Amino acid sequence: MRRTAVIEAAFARGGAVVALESSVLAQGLLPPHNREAAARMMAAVEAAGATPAITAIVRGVPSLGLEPDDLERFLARTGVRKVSARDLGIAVAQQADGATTVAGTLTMCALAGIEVFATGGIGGVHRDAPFDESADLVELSRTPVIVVCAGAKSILDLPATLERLETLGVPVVGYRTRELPGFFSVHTGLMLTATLDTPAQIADAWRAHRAMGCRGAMLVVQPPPADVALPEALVDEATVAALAAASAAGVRGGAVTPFLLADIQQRTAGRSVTANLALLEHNAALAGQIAVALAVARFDAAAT
Ligand code: PSU
Ligand code: MN
Repeated sequence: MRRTAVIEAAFARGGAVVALESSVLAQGLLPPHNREAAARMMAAVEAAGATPAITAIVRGVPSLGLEPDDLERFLARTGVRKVSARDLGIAVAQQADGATTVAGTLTMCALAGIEVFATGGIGGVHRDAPFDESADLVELSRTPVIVVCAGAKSILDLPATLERLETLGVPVVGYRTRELPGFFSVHTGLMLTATLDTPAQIADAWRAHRAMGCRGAMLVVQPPPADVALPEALVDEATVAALAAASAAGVRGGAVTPFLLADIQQRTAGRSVTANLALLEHNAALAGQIAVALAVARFDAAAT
């Protein structure tokens, strides 16, 4: 896997590295917000003392970190395909530009040996039959990475998504919350079975998860910052309208999620974007802290 010089150096010194997905930049947020998202997430990881690594397929090359001209191409979004785990090999073989979803990024993390990954919201079970279920869930079940997010996207069936995570053996840990956050909103009323309050506690739980032979991910969820979070009712209303618009337009497959996110942005007069940017930054900061806690524990173990 190709790594930028900064990421190469971080690996060489055994430092903390946090993976960031690229689909949120190339298919999720629209310009100019995607540029702001990339900058704020990277700065937040760095402020925590860790090194950010945007994962992508760059002209067919699996890459950790984007060089400036590559980042520009991804932010411009032209000719960049959405790459889930199953699409990685084809994107490589076709020498394509591919932006990795949560599922694609998890696979890249496993290949690269990265244990911590920050994103906005994972994919999950979509509302209404026939049920479209994101490949994110099955990849979470079989890839050992801590994924920090604000829950699953509000456009999904959240109770069903939580049930599937349980079936798939993916622990969902609330960071200083007992409730699954609603991505744009703080509350969903869906209670979690585990709450932890510090990055060190999460690092401990992760090592125990691995020591018990669990081969899947651990999802760490935290609500969006309260000052920018949207009221649940506003999110619900915009989501229902966006879903109706998607079905009227006959949107299918991988195009569904980007369509809904763009539609909700319009319907909330951009308030959803403000929340989205803030929660991405917030999640990147926590992921950085967790990665540092894991790196410190590795050094301590090596020293004794
Ligand atoms: N959350 C966002 N914006 C996004 C996504 C999630 O706020 O763009 C992306 C992630 O990359 C996630 C993907 O993995 O949407 C899920 O797509 P699908 O439902 O097609 O699996
Ligand atoms: Mn899907």
